[in-house]
Amino acid sequence: MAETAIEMSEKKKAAASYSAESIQVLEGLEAVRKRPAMYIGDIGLKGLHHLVYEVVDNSIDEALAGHCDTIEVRILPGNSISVKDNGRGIPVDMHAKEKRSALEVVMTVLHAGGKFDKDSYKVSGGLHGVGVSCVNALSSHMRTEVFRDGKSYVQEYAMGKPQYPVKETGTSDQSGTVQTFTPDASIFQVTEYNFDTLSTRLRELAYLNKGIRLTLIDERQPLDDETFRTETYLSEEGLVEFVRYLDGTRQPLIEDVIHMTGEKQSIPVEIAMVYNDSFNENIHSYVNNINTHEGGTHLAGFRRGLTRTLKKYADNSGATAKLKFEISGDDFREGLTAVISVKVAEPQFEGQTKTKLGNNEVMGAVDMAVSEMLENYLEEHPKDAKQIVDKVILAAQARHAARKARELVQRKGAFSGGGLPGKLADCSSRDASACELFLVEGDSAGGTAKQGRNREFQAILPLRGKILNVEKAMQHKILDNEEIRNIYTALGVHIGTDDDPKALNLEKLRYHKIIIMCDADVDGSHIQTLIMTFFYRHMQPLIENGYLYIATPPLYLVRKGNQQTYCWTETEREAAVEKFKAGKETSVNVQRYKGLGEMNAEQLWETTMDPSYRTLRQVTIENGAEADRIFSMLMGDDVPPRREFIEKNAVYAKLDV
Ligand code: 0RA
Repeated sequence: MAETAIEMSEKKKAAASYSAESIQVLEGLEAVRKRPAMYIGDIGLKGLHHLVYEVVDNSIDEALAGHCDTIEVRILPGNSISVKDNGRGIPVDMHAKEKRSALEVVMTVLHAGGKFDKDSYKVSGGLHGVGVSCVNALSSHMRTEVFRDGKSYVQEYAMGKPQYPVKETGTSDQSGTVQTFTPDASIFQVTEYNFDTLSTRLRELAYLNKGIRLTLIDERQPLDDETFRTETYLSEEGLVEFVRYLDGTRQPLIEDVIHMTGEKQSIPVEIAMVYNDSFNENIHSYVNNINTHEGGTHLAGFRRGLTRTLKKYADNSGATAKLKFEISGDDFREGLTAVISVKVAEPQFEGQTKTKLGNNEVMGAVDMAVSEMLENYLEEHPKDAKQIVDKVILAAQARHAARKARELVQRKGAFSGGGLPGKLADCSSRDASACELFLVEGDSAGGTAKQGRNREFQAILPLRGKILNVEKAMQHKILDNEEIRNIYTALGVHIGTDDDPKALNLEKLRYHKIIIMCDADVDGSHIQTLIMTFFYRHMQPLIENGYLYIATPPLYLVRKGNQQTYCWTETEREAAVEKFKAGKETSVNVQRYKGLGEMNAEQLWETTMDPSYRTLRQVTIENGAEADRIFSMLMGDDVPPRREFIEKNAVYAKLDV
C-alpha cells in the first residue's frame, strides 16, 4: 500500500508542477481530517491516545532495526505530546524528483513512512498502521526536529501543511528525531491525556520489545518545585517479565516461567507461560506489538500445540488412565497465564475490531513452537509436569461437576426462560435495544429505584449485600450463587454449551444497557468491582459490545432557600456554595450523600436514572492484559497491593478498564 501511494504521485508529478503536486498531497491529508475515525478508529479518548502510539511506533521500528534504544514521551502543558528517540533521524535530503525533502514527504504523504528504508523489517506500526502523516493531519501544530550527520534540522506544520521547507538550525553531536504535536481541538472530542493510559501502553511495549528504554514524563504540573511524574520501562527479559508482572498477585503452581523465542517457518515467535492456582485462563496475544484480543491463527496454533503436547504427556504418564470422560481443551488452560508475540510481515487483520489474525501460515508456526518448548520443559521438569497434569485433571473433574450443576439449574427453569427472578421489577417494553437493567446495591435502594424509574423501559434488580467473588470460585460454585443466577435469568442469556463453555447467546439478551448502581462509598465501590469482575470473567462479550455501564450518583446536594443543585465533585460543590453565597454571609446547606438510600425516588430519578440528565460511564476494556492483572489483584488474596490501588484511585471513576 505504502508503495502504491508514492508511485502514483510520482507519475502524476511528471506532468504536474510542484504546487499542483502540493495540492494533491494536501487533499490526501484533507481526507484524514474529514474522516478521522476511518484512520485512527475514533475521535474520543482512544483516538487521542492513538496519536501517541502511532508516533512511538515509528521510534520502535527504528529500535527494532537496531539503531535506537531510548524513547522519551513527554506530556507537555496544554496536552501537547513530544516523542524523542536516539535513532538515525528521519532523512532530510532533497529528492531531485520530489523537489522537497524526504522528511517532508514522510510527514505529509499518507502511508509514506517506510518508503525510504526498504531494507528494514518493518513490523511495528499501529493498529491502523496509518503513519505519522495522519498524526500531522490531525494536529493543529506539529514540529519535527531531526539530528543527523552532525547537524540539526526542523520543519513545522499546521493541520498537516508545512509552514516552511525543512531548515538547518545548527550543529549537533547526537542523532535522533523529536516529534512534537498538539492534537487539533476542533477534531477531538477530548484533548486531555491520561498518564495511566499512556504508561500502560509504554510498559507493554517495553515487555514486548526487550532492551528498549521507554520513559514517560508528565510536564503538565510539577509534583513539587522541580520534579515531574516520570516512569521508565526497560525490560531485560521481555515476555518472561511480562508474565511475572501479570501474575504478580497470583500463587504460582510451577517455579519458572516457561519461555521460548525463535523463528519457525521464518516467522519470529516468542511465548512465555506459567500456571497459577486460579481457575482463570489469561492468554494475551500480540501481532507486531498489537494486542489481538479477538485472537486468530496464532492463538489457535498455541491452543492446539498446548493441548496436544500436554495430553500426550499426561497419557504417557498414565495419569489419565482412570478418567471416565474426555479432558477438554479448556481444562488444559485453567490457571494458565501466557503471552504470545509473533511478528508477521504482511498481517491480515480480521474481525469486528480488526484484532483477529487471519494468516493461516502462522498457525503451524506457533503450534510447532509451543510443542517443542513444552515437550522439552516437561521432560526436564518432572515435578512441575506432575503439578500441571494434576491441575488439568482437577479442572476436568470440576468441569464435569459444573455441567451437572448447570443441568440442575436448567431443569429448575432458571435458564429455560421459564420465569424471571422474583426480585426483578421488569420493564414493560420488549425492545431490548431500548431497555435498561439497573443492578442496584441493596434491597432498600432497589425499592427507591423501583419507585423512581420509568417502568416503560427501566427494570430494577436489587442485589443483596456482596455478591460472590468469582475470582476465587470454581464454575459450579458460581452457579450455586443465587444473586448470580438472578443476573443470568434477568438478562435472558445462558452460560454456554459443552463445546464452548464461555459462549453467551447474546441474541436473547433482554436489555442493551446494564447499569451497575452502587453507593458512592468504599463498600459501594467494592461491590461495583465485584460485579464488574463477574462480567469481565463470565460475560466479556457483553462488555465488548458496549452493554455494561456504571451509574454516577451525585456526592452532594447544595441548598439555599428553595434553590438547590447537585454536585458530583469537590470543585462543583465549592462553586455551588460560592454561587449561593454570592459574596453574602448567608448559610448554605451542604448534604453529603453517603449512599443511594439517602435519596428519595424523585431525587434518584433526577440525578442518576433520567437519561436526559444522568451521566453513565461505559465500561470498556482498554487493555486486556492490564484489566486482567487489576482484577486478579483487586479480588485476590493479597491485601496490600489492593489497598494501595484503592487508595491511589480514591475516586473509583478511574477504573475504566
Ligand atoms: C527511514 C530511514 C531512516 C530513518 C528513519 C526512517 C526513521 C524514522 C523515524 C521516525 C521516528 N524516528 C525515526 N527514526 C528514523 C534512515 C536511513 C539511513 O540513515 O540510512
